[in-house]
Amino acid sequence: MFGLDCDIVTNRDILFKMVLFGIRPLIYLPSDLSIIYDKNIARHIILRSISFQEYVFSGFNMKETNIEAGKIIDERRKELSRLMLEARDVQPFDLWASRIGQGRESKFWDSTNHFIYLAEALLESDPDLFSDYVKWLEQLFIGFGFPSGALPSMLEYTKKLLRDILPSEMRTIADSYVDHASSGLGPVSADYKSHICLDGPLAELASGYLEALLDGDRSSAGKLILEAVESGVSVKDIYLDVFQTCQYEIGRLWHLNKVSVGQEHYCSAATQLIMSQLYPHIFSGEKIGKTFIGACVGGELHEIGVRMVADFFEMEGWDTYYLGANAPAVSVVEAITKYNADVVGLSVAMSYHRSAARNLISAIRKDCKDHKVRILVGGYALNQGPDLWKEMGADGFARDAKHAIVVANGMVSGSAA
Ligand code: B12
Repeated sequence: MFGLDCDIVTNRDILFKMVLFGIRPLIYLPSDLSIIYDKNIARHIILRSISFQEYVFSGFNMKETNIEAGKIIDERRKELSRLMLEARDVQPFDLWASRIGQGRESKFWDSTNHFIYLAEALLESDPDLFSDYVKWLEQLFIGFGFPSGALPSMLEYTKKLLRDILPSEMRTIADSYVDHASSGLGPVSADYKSHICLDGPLAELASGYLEALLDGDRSSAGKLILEAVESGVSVKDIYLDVFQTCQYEIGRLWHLNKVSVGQEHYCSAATQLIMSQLYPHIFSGEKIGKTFIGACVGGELHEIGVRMVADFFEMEGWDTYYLGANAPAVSVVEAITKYNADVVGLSVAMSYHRSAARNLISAIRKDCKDHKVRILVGGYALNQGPDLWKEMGADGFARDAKHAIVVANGMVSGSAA
């Protein structure tokens, strides 16, 4: 049907993907029943000893069509989201309607994000970006108490909506991304453990702190921290073993529908307040003559991580300039230039901000080419894949604030990133 010999390729999924990416026949791989149609791809597969399927899903197909499809979905995400929420006969929206009555906006989940993730997966030519999100959504829906059919039916409806807005070639690709995500659904991991493990460092303090915050008692929470610091616990340990651990735990509880958005906001705000109370301990050491700029990429609202990173640099004697959430590219460039930064740290928590990070990195490379600045990245989204930071063109990556210091010191002393 596609002008290819369908009898030879028995794996229909692979044939489908080959057609999608316009690949011409070259070699046949009996191992995964694929015929490879392109010399460069064949070389790639053989050198890396991967299957064709792995190749297709490895992000090498940075095709214009994917990008165009991603842009259209992104531009029309609000309309798509509205149509989805209005779908009367589709789970989970019928359930939603019966539960929350008027106004189908969910207090837990923003349906626009559904299309933002899909658009970003296409922009990044990375089907796993969307399927990782769908796996996460599966757990969220379990927390809502939705039946197991709700997510598959929503994904089918997603394809139906795309039919009306995408030209056929783009639609086939977008459908393949949705199908890839559907095929990854299955039993969710029963092993979604608490981030506070009882024999972990400062576990008792972390549990007490979290309990106080979830009780709405930030004053007692703050007292626990200040007493711990006075008794000799280091601020760095408090940051990583109490604040970070508790924030991750709040995220897990929110995902399981065990704490509300309001409780999460309260805890995050209280933690930032208590961090500020520790500043006499942070801004007190000797300076080493190096400068760090920290910022979240455009659209990114998760600012606590990079704030912690900036504070760690400050504790190591660096001068720091922290721009916080959703930093415009022009302000990051301006700060690098004005303060003659040695290292700029960019934070990416949401995987749908990967292209924003890539664009910001290109802007810094272009506009700060006369500066020595090195680009360090980190954040929840980049902790999900070991090489994502390389693909976006950064000079280095660190999984947490402690590691960030090690990597940055390597950068400024000229050793490997
Ligand atoms: C608090 C929070 C929020 C707050 C943030 C408030 C604030 N002022 O920062 C608000 C309410 C804004 C928020 C919004 C959303 N959130 Co939120 N959020 C969280 C939560 C619970 C904690 C984040 C945090 O404070 N972590 C603590 C810090 C210290 O950890 P960290 O960020 O990982 O940082 C460390 C390292 O990653 C690294 N690092 C970080 N940045 C950098 C930078 C550099 C240069 C380096 C080297 C290292 C580095 O070092 C840091 C310190 O060690 C997380 C849960 C989680 N697991 O992270 C969810 C979480 C990230 N959020 C999530 C979601 C879904 C959202 C929303 C989409 C919710 C929605 N509206 O539907 C929005 C998206 C907003 C946006 N556009 O960015 C999901 C993401 C899931 C996914 N699959 O992608 C999570 C994981 C919750 C969950 N379990 O489901 N969120």
